[in-house]
Amino acid sequence: PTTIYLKDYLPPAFLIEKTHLTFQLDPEKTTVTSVLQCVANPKAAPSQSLTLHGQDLKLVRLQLNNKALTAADYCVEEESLTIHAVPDAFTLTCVTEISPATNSSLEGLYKSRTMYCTQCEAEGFRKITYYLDRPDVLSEFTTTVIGDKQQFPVLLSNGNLVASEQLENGFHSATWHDPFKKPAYLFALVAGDLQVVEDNFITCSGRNVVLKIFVEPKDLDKCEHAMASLKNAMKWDEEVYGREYDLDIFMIVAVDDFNMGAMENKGLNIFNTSCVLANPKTTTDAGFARVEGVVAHEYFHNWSGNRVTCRDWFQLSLKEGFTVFRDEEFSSDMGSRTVKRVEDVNVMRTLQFAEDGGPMAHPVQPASFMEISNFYTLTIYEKGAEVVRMYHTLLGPELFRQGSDLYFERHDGEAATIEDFTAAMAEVSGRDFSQFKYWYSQAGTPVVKAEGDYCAQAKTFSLTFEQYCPDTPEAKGSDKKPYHIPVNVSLLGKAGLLPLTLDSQAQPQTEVVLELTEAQQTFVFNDVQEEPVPSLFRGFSAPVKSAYPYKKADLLRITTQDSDGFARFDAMQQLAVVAIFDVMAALRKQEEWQLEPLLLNAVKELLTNEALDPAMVALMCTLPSQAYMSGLATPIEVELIHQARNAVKAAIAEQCFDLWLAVYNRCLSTKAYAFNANDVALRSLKKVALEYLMVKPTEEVLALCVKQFNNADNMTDESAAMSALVDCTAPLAAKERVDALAQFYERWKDEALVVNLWLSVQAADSTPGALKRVEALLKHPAYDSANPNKIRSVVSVFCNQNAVNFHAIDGSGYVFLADQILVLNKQNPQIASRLLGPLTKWQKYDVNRQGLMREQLLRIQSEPALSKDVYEVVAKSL
Ligand code: DPP
Ligand code: ZN
Repeated sequence: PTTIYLKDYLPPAFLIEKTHLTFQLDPEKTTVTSVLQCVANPKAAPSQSLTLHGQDLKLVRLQLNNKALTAADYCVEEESLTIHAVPDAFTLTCVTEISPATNSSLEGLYKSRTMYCTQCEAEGFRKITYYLDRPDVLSEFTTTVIGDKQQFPVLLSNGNLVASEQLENGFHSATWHDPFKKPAYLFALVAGDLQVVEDNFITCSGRNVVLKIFVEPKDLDKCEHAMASLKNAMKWDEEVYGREYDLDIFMIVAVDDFNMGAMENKGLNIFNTSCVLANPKTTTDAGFARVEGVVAHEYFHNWSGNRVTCRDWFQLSLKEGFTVFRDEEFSSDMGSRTVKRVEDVNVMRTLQFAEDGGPMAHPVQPASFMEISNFYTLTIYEKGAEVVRMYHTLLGPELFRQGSDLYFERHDGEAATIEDFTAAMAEVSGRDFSQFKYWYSQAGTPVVKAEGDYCAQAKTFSLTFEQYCPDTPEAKGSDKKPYHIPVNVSLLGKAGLLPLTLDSQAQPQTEVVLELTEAQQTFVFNDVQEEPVPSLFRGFSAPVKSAYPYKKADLLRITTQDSDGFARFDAMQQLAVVAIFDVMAALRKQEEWQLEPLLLNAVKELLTNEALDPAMVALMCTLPSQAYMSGLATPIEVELIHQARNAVKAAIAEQCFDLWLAVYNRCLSTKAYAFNANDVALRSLKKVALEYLMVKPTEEVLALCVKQFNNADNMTDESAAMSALVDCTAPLAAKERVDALAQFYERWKDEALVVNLWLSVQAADSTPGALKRVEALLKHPAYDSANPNKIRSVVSVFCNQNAVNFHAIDGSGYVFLADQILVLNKQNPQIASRLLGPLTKWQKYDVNRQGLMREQLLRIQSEPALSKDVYEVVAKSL
């Protein structure tokens, strides 16, 4: 495979002004006729020949204007079609055949159960027909879909329905026209026997937009939440960004087999069922939140992605980072801002930091890639969103909005770059972002070390920061430039936040944004009346690893006194980390240990203070995950982290048993299920309480848990009880544990998404013998080896969330994963490549495991027919 470089970007030699597609649907032989109105691109070097992308296509016929082309006129290669001589403006007609039924890659046109659907981002359109499959070629699409009327009563594509016809032999056709020019990656087609839930939205200018969600008949009762979320998102985007929807219809289709979460095709979003279907009986609070966030995310792309699209795939974060920032803010406004922030930061620090510290680390704007599908990453999405958030922090909400208005206005209908976005932000604010741009071009997580110095006599407090960024594959740390880092700071006194006076500002306030731009820099606060505890990077104001030499008592002060919820959570987590590290040290030396008393007191305080937000209590009492702990020190001591974490958990459980029981009872509710911040908060605390209580359950607690499992009126509570039972290793619960799994399956075996939950709980079960159980699950009738959601629920959960078993010292987990990847390499390269994640981190483990993990990577590498996707990741990790 070849490497593609950002620096080699050239505009396309031709543009396709209009695209007319006709699909004659058939499982093994769908005929695609394309009529393309092409013109030479005035902004590119002239070219005599036209080269189109194409993959796995059978070319049937080619015609230029009125002339049929013969073999001498063109050349077909593995991934392209070149027509040797073309004029400056011409119409190209091309007929190809494709086989949706055997397309297991789930890219291009494929079948999911009984329906036809498409996934074209990033480069899937070339599996449908020969085309200039690049995002800077924008065309006006008209699409005619022809299919059997009985089997496929619903025929959809982008834009507005302009014609439908009854044809011979039971066939019918529908023609859709999309007035907005778009790149091919935003094309979509759906055909199926689908039911529809319909609603409408009146836009800010008074236009009526018809909203439709298409699902299989069995899922009709799971659309309400997505519809409500969509309407909220449409309203929010008008109010917060001034963005109005542009077509008269907006459609969502739910499909079972989908590689990603969802796709923002113009006017016709296609969703993984897991990101659109929700019903209290079958969906957890986390599921509801995901649906709300993803529906909004895809809707927001209509402006940040579709109306203004990307020039090339190196600009992917231009649309993804910005749109994730938008959906995060939307969810924060709909629910609890602090909870959302803590969850997002957990993803950043646990998963994105690991990516940034591994062999696949890449800048938010990568400089090169082999396979673009490998770059739909936490770095592009989540870190990209953090970078956009930093503009928001530096500019403030008003200027940020002006910048976004300018960006949309200036580039509407265009394919833009990250530099265009930065230029708009710079222009409205008059600020210089030349140093800020290193956030886009340098990979790796910056480390910021801070120290404070209080002078009691002068009443000054000085904060000195030092920043550096470690080596990453594309650059040595010593060659990296310092970042422009916003540091949100408050100073905590004994009784709360202190007023701040910096030399540069007159008005005292309680929080300031320091702008760190040097490798080392000192800021001095004046008139500080007592020795403060600094609260740094409040709200996680920059995606860095920060360190400050806090004493444990300082952390305790932050957990109780700080006004910033994220900072309180973070301090509590640091206390827990220290406590777990202490236990690890003791276990390593086989010494006695005692639970850190400050941590215990903090937990007790949280459990007794009924004035606190239950969601905050739940978050603050949840120990840092195995994965989070694994990111803190190398080599990763898999078993020791697991043991120490469990030991700390057991100690808290035991020493706060009565408190947990009181909390559990306090959280019981008789209200009907509703998805809102308050109710979600109560259920989340109830879940955490149950987890602690079930570490060593009494008869009474076990009965409570079983009661919750049997009587819950919602999946959040029901699955929480099931997980608590499955995670419980006490002999007392042995029977209930087995029964719960069996009963749960019996209750829900016809609900695919609930079955996924059932599979994940078992795949994550960290008790010995997990691999055997996982192998049995792969043979279970509920498993489907072609369905990405099932693969994720079992294989991915086992390899990413069951560390002690996946990293079994005999290497069996690694062999298992490599076997799965080798099968998927042929079937679905995107999923295969994604699964590689845990193996690529081999350098973080002990020498023995390193050898075993590498051995499997080498075995995969020696496979003769490796997909580009898998090849790139394996080659970069070895
Ligand atoms: N563009 C899609 C999304 O992120 C890719 N799955 O929404
Ligand atoms: Zn997106």
